[in-house]
Amino acid sequence: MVSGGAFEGSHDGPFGQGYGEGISAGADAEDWIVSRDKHRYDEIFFTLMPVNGKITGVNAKKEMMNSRLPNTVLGKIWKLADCDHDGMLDDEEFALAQHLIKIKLEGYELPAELPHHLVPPAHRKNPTADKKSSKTSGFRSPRFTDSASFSIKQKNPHI
Ligand SMILES: [Ca+2]
Repeated sequence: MVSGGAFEGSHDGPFGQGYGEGISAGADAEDWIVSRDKHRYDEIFFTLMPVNGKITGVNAKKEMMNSRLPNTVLGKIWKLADCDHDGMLDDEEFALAQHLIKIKLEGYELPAELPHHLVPPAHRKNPTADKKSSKTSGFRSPRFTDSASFSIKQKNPHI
């Protein structure tokens, strides 16, 4: 008989939720963690008859229900995965949905909002894009100031 064991004494045991697992997996990775398994999700995606690169909510729902998760959970996953809220899933959104299903099936909790590291690359907002376009509005005619400083030099008594 084994009494106690290696797990005794540790408050959460070896199965406690640690950093880098569940929803926070991939938070410190440069690449989109979902892309690591995306080729497998893509295979399912293309069996769901995508139109213009997207599958309908109906087809996505059928596949998602195979997970046997309750509808309330799948509804939550849908909201997180449909990043652009168009009622359809593109291949990245679908892969994300499958990733979230996997996380839930592994026993981890889902977040209320999608953490930035899980947002599909195509749906990430690029904050530098707006800054670049506003640069031109600060452009003022440099000729006026140039000629003004030029005329001052002309009046310089040293010349
Ligand atoms: Ca969508």
